Amino acid sequence: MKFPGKILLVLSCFLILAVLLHSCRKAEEWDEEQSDERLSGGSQTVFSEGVGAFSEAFPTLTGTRLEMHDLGDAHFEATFVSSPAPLFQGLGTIFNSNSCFNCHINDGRGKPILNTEPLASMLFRVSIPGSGVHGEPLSAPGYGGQLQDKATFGYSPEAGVTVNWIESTAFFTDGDSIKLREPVWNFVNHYTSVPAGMMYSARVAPPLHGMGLLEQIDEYKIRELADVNDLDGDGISGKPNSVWDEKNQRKMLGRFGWKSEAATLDQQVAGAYNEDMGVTSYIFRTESSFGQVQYDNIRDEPEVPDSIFNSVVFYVKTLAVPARRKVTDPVVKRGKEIFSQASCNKCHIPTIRTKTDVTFPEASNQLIHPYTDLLLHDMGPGLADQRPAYEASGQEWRTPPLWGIGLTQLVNGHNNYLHDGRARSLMEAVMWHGGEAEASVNFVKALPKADRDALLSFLRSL
Ligand code: HEC
Ligand code: HEC
Ligand SMILES: [Ca+2]
Ligand SMILES: [Ca+2]
Ligand SMILES: [Ca+2]
Repeated sequence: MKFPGKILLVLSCFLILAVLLHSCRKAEEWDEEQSDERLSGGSQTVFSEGVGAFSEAFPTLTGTRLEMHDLGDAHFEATFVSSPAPLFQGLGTIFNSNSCFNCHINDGRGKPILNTEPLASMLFRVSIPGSGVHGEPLSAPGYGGQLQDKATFGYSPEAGVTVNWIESTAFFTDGDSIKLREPVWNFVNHYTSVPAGMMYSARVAPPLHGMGLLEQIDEYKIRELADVNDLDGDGISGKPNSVWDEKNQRKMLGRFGWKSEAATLDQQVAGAYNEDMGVTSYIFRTESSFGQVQYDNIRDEPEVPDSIFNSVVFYVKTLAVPARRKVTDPVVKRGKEIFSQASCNKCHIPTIRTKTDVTFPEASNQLIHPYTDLLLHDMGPGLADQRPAYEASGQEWRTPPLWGIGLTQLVNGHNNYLHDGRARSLMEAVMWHGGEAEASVNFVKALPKADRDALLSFLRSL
């Protein structure tokens, strides 16, 4: 009975194939809709809840790629010194800090000063009114694009900073209240005259986990989320920033920094070396102090070797994302419902898939839960810095990713949020929302206490 046997074989092959195809499709659907919510960084999620939760490498990195990450890690933590020196040279002459790690402690977030102590993990961008050929903020004569509050021996810092905090109270509909604080920055000891109309923008260091995944979100997906003229009438617009990228020599979609002022991690890291530490690289070969009295005239550019620079960029690109916790807790689930009812999810987009990229397989085609659209939103006058940057107005900020935010206290030992770190709790951060998020904040204000707490439980589970 040869013949029917063959038919049977062929038939069963078809059957198996059909079942396989069907389950494949099923898998895809399941993937998109009910994928394991804990996997905030897709395959690059780590189950780490300690002080090192933002410092882990992509779990799938191996061999030479893991070695490259570790090399970058060592240089990220290294303390730079002024030239000439055998290692980690080129600090200053003016700078904000002598190491990436000092601001991004444990790869996490910085906080503002409380009074008159030196700035530790934050900085100020500066500019004068107007914009340059690529739409960039205009460099302030004598100060450039950033205020350096420290200098190496024999040189003058550009200025110092102190702060006063104004306290206020916000009320919920049920009569409960919450104390808020707002910084008033004072700039002191300017080394030279201040140009007319110089604007300052305070920024604390944001956490760095998952950066490589955010860079791999296809540009069209971000542009699809934009609704610049609010055509759907929900009060929320969302605008892409368009910024100059020095390495690519063209305008690109902004993604990084509190106003999406950098398109690529190359640009962001090169800018950090140059402005934050006074260290030149192949992307920014000129000292930030060029043309000022602090310029050292030492021809040692670039101060950071290309291979080291690239390893630090690779390190930042391959920092994993910590998994969510307590996803099945009923209170957390209730909080998640409120997060959508309050339209928080219209800016803090929960789920996006990264693009397919054969050159970066670890971050390719990953279903991630970053809780950001990487777009600019008008957050109202309360949060305004009044310093425009490219397409971003003085009231607009990039939606920060919320993944990992519930681990801030553990990683950094504080609960300071928002671009200048003014919020001392997640609820304070929410209460400062205004502008496009006005309806969201009003929704939260009207919630009963149990639901407000549920929303916070959800945020802490991220
Ligand atoms: C003086 C403190 C300071 C130092 C030093 C510093 N950073 Fe930052 N970093 C910041 C601040 C503040 C921002 C936000 C900048 C902005 O809004 O434009 C930032 C942003 C970033 C971002 C983008 C984060 C995001 O969410 O978009 C990356 C990546 C980054 N830094 C990496 C580095 C690396 C690598 C180094 C060392 C070469 C470094 N930083 C040194 C303060 C610092
Ligand atoms: C219109 C867009 C938008 C909506 C709606 C929105 N947010 Fe935000 N959110 C932002 C932006 C932009 C920031 C950064 C503002 C700043 O730093 O000045 C932010 C900051 C935050 C932060 C602090 C993040 C950090 O890294 O410091 C939290 C927490 C947060 N939002 C939670 C919420 C919650 C909860 C809701 C709903 C009640 C909500 N947001 C609604 C855009 C939005
Ligand atoms: Ca230097
Ligand atoms: Ca400067
Ligand atoms: Ca809209």
